Amino acid sequence: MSENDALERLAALELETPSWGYGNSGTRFHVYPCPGAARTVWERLDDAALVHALTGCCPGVALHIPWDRVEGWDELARYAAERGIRIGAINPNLFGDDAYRLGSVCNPDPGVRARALEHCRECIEIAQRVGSTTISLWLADGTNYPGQDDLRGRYERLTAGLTELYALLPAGMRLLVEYKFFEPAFYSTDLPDWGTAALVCRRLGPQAQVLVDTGHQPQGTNVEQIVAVLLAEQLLGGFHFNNRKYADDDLIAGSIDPFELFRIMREVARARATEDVAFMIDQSHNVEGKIDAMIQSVANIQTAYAKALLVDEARLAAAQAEGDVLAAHRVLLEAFETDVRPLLARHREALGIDPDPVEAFRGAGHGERLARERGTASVESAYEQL
Ligand code: LRH
Ligand code: MN
Repeated sequence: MSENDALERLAALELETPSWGYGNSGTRFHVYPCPGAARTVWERLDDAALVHALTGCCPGVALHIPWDRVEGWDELARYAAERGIRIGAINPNLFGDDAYRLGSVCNPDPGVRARALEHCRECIEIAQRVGSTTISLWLADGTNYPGQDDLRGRYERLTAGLTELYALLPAGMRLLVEYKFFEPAFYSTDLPDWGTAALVCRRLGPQAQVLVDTGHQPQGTNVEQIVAVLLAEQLLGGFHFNNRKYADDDLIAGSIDPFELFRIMREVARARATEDVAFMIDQSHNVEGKIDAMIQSVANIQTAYAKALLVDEARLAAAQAEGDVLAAHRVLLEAFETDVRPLLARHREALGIDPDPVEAFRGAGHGERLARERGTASVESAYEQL
C-alpha cells in the first residue's frame, strides 16, 4: 500500500476513550490517588477533549451510568460539543448495586431482572438525549459454586432479558454485547465467551453485535482469530482495547504484547472495517498518570494499525498460496518491524498536532497544571471496585 493510502486510512481511524479511565481507580487492595485526576464527569470530558486535541483521533468519550449521571443530559452533550468531542457509547452498570449479588438479567428473582431492564431502558433514553447510538453492555452475572444456580435456566433468563432490552432499542441504535470469561464470578459467567455472545446477538437481530475486550479471554486465546471470524459474520461491533499479562489487567493497550495488537489491527485493516466497528479503549490506570497513559494507548493503537496497513497483502497471498510458510510469516514480520514513527509524524503534522502527543502533553506541563487546579481527589469513589 502506498504511503498516501496508508495516511488516508490512518486518518479514518477514530477512537473512543472511557470516562472512567480519567478518574482515580485501583484494585481491591488499594486505590492510589493521582494528583490532578478528574473528579467529576465534567472534568472527565475536559480530559477526553484534551486527549482529542493532542491526538486528533479521539472524538468520542464513553460514559458509564450511574458513575457519569447528571441532571442535565442536554447540557452535558453541549459541554462535550463545545470542546470538540461527542458522547459515545453508554455503558449500563448492572454490577455496582447490592441487588445484583446473584446477577442482574440472569438473577433468579424476577424483581431484580425487571430492575436491571429498567436501568437499561433508562440508559437507552440517556443515549437518545446525548445523541449516542450505542449501548455497550457488560454483565458481571455468573455463579461462584457448582449447583449455586441452574446454568440452563440462567441462559434462558439471559436471552429472555436481552430480547426485552433489544425490543426497546430505537432504529439506528446498536447494542454491543461484551463477554468475559470470569470475574467477578469465579465458577460460571453467563456471557463467558465470543461464541455465547455471537449466538445471543444472532438470536436478537442486526442491531446487536459482539464487543471484544482484549483482556477478557483466557490465556493463550487467539484473539485475532476471534476478530476474523466475527468480521466474517458481520458480528463484530467493537473493541475495548487494553492489555494484560495475566487476567483482566486493563493495562495500556499494546504495552505488554504489541505484536498481538498488530495482529488484531491487521484483521481490521484487511477487512477495511473502520466504519462500522467501535474502537473504544477500556483501561484503568492504577499507578500511572491518567491522561498521558490514555494518549500512549491511542498512539500504540495507531502504531499497530499503521504497521498493519503496510502489510504487503499481494506478496503475503502469493506465499500463502504457494504454501511457503516462513515466507508468509516473514511478510507479516516485515510490516510489524517497520518503523512507522515517520508515517505517524506526517499524519499528525497534516493535522497540525505534535508528532509525539505524549511528549506534547508532558512538555506543556498539563499534568502539573491539573494537579494545581484540582489537587488530589479523595478516592472514596465508585472506582474502587474497578
Ligand atoms: C468489565 C469491563 C466492562 C466495563 C468495566 C469498566 O471488566 O471491561 O467493559 O463495564 O470493565
Ligand atoms: Mn470492557
